[in-house]
Amino acid sequence: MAPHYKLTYFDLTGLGEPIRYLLNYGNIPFEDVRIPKSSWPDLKDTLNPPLGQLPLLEVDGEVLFQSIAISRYVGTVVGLAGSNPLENWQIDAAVDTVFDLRIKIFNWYTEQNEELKKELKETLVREQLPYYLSKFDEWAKKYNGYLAVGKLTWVDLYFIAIIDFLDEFLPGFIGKPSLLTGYSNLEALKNTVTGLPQIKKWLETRPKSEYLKL
Ligand SMILES: N[C@@H](CCC(=O)N[C@@H](CS)C(=O)NCC(=O)O)C(=O)O
Repeated sequence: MAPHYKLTYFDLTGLGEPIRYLLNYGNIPFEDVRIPKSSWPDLKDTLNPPLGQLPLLEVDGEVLFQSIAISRYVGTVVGLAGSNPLENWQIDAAVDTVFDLRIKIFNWYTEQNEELKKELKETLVREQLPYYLSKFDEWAKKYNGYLAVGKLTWVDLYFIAIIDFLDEFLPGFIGKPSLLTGYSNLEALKNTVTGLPQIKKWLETRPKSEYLKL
């Protein structure tokens, strides 16, 4: 019998969305539990997540945590892992690079000092975002339209889901419609991923987030 999957996250795309993309890609039914912001302090005590954070994916009651490790697990289940250790390294290296970029944005977002925050944003927009996005764009060109190994893997869905979140969370952050605007290989990758029938259907039918900011 197929395992029972239950994803618990907040009512937003965020770190839960790559997992939702991957489950949908594999046509895997799952409970999409969305915790309202107001219930979180109480639930944090009762749910008692291993690291005190979400997302969690329960697989037949076993609690999986850490969104990248969960995405790798689901990516493997749905047939989007590499074919050998070297391919898996390449996928992981690209995912780790998405993480590096996300942390730079997070550092800016959480900075309390206004002066410093302004400087962090300037560095992000002028240097860090172009640096990372150009690398991803080069990889998409080199790897036949994908971020690694020349075929669709879980990093492609992971990346587009995170960009989907960032574009929704920080509209017009770089003065363009999307962080990907102008990166032709990444725009093509987005079309590839969002054009997959399962992802297209998910994007058309997924719930609208109740809130975006934690
Ligand atoms: N490294 C963790 C980070 C998880 C994380 O930062 N979760 C945030 C939401 S995106 C959270 O649970 N915040 C509420 C809290 O820390 O109480 C992962 O990737 O799963």
